[in-house]
Amino acid sequence: MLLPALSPDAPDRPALIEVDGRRLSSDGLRSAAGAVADRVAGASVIAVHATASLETVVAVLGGLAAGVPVVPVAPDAGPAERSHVLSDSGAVLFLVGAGGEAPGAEGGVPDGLERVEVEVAARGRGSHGEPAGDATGMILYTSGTTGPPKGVVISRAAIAADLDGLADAWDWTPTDTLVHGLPLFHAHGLVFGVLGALRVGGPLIHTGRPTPERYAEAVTRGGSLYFGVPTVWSRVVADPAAATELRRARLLVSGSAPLPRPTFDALLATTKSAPVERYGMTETLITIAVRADGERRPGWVGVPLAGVSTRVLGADGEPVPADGESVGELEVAGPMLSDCYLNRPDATAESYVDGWFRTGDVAAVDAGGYHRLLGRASTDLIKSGGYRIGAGEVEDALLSHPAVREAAVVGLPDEDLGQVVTAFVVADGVEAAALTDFVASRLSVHKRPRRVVLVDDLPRNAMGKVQKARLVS
Ligand code: MCA
Ligand code: AMP
Repeated sequence: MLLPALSPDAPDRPALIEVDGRRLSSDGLRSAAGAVADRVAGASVIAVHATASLETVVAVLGGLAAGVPVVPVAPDAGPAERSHVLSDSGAVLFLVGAGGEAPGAEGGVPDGLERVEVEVAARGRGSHGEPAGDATGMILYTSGTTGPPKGVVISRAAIAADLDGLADAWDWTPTDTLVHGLPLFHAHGLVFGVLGALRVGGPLIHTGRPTPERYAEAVTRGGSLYFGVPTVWSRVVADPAAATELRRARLLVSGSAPLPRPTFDALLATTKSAPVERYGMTETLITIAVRADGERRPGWVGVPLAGVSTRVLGADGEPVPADGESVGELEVAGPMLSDCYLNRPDATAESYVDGWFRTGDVAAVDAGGYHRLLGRASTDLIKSGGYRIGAGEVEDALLSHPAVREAAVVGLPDEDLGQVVTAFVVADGVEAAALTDFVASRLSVHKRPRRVVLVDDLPRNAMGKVQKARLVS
């Protein structure tokens, strides 16, 4: 069973899950998700308006209980992005929280798509049998270097294998209270951060937003295992009172983007415990992690989870020496890999090769099997605040503005966000701030270029190709 904590035989936990101050017991969660399952059973695919709320958790669990693939949709997605995700995924129902604000036709939701309101007080049986492991559990949308986001098809067995690997690596047991405040439309917050707690059978406190104050407050209620992206941890160390409170936590975990060494050092100094890093992708879930009892070295993301194989290939396609210095492209294999990109056989064939997934990340590995990440092979995939953002998608959005003639988007180093989405734009008579807002209104808000530099022309090579390396230097 994917989520034993929701089995009718599991002992009731009075506060199994809390999201933004609202709680449900395991009985309450089971019957609310059961009501959703009864409603959606038989549907081919369902989409969920994935706000940080109990309703989102109930909707996702209901879909899983009914054996229906679930597509979480970023609540701040602009109309173009939402419409792409809803149509590409083939979702036949759009689940939204009862009483909350949800987008309509003007927000990119097709008129014909049936809307289902999710109530946390609803009661249902939800006994629809456990689907086969190779059945699709979720389709998660993520950015590539160009074009709109791609749907990553993830089986229930892949989710189960990954969560078991994490529980093993971090000694994660039902006595742990997991705390985080990450978005519920990506693997980090939703798969590891919600399904992880439910598979282990321990409580979850989702803080609504991942602020230092809220992370610290949760310690007073038993918070022991904490998840965050590096931006969250750098904000924690900038708040000494919160950081001091976190000394009582058992394990602080950082992932989704490189953790800067100063943040690692400051966390160790203030919380008295070094964070453990782990590495993953939407397409592979987490494959490499520092174990709870493993060595914590800044910049190193640890060893493969149980069942995972890795290889680091040089330009000649051969493995580089395992000396911790030689770099190459990281490939991973294991039971947590996704199946494919939905509707994209071309992209699938490029990345999923003979059981290996070509990550596009540059890495080194040492003789002890510890992995170090050195960045992306392509500058066109940006990580900002832990969000993965395709330069091409932002460029396309900018180019759809009537005043924009040319656009080149890059990630520039940023202390708070790791990288900040920066657009170099050739345009006639438009303010930089207006272009930021324009992108924010079309794509997810976090994909907006926070910096827009208006230029007379873009640096190009003799072939006319934009030289992005000159924009980032
Ligand atoms: C700001 N806002 C705007 C605009 N500017 N709205 C419209 N137009 C604008 N021009 C609003 C936003 O809507 C939002 O409103 C608020 O301002 C702040 O948003 P933002 O700037 O995004 O906040 P931030 O402070 O920069 O956020 C930092 C953060 C966030 C909290 C760390 O980046 C975050 O949650 N990151 C987590 C990403 C993540 O989970 N990645 C995992 C990918 P409002 O207040 O209403 O929201 S999965 C993965 O990577 C793999 C599997 C792995 O390894 O984990
Ligand atoms: P996403 O699909 O949003 O999950 O993004 C996956 C990408 O995030 C990976 O390909 C890496 O580039 C990056 N990433 C995830 N975890 C780490 C980490 N611990 N250190 C460095 N980069 C990471």
